[in-house]
Amino acid sequence: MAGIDTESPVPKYYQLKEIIRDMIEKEELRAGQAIPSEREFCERYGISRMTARQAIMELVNEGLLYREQGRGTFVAEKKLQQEAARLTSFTQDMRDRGMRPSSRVLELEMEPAGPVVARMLGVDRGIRIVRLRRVRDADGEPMALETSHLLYEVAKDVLDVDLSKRSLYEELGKVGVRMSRAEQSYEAGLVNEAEAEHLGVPAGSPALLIERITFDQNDRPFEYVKSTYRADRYRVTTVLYPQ
Ligand code: 16G
Repeated sequence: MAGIDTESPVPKYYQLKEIIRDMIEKEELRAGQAIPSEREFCERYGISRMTARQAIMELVNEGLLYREQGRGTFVAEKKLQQEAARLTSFTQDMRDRGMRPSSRVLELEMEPAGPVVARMLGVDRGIRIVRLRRVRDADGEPMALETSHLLYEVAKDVLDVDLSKRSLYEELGKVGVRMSRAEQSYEAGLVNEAEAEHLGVPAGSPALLIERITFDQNDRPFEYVKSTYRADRYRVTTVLYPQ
């Protein structure tokens, strides 16, 4: 068992953080499991209560652990990683991880493009748009709320499909729409009141706000999506190459 090196210049609380992190990594501590108490850590590693408290507090702030009033501190679910450079659908992402994707369709409306959607899709205001709002679940747990604005012209052939069970991208593929690229941005934000209920987290929880414009094989933008991902369950990774 790794111990705490009192001779090391690395602060003790930091060493304890690494030890706990390692236990989670090796699944000696699993998601949902209670971690040892502060007192146990103190006894096991010969450290002060303050040191143990600081380590645990930081891991709570980083989202690796969570506290439940009166019950203790537990290991959080591992975040799902999304590789930023891959143009995939939610369905494909979840399947690749061996998880079961499902959706709840909250809204499916036909409407004229407003100023923002028109600008994002490079079309005139008033052009017919399909607005699709879905909660995206992985193994039955809500991960994200997505609102897609699709050119009616492109989406019209898939409107009869049950998009709570089917993949939008797969269905578009069947009618000859191929994605060629997407432009995507990420912003930090908070889950608002209306979203909280659908995502099953309290309002004010951290969120990853993602916007995407997706282009078809003719380089035409056909989809503008705004989504709110649960930041406690999601993280984005990317591989960088030197220029
Ligand atoms: C992803 C896309 C979203 C797309 C959806 C299609 C992000 C941030 N968003 O969630 O733009 O509409 O997949 O999903 O990746 P589906 O094919 O599973 O219905």
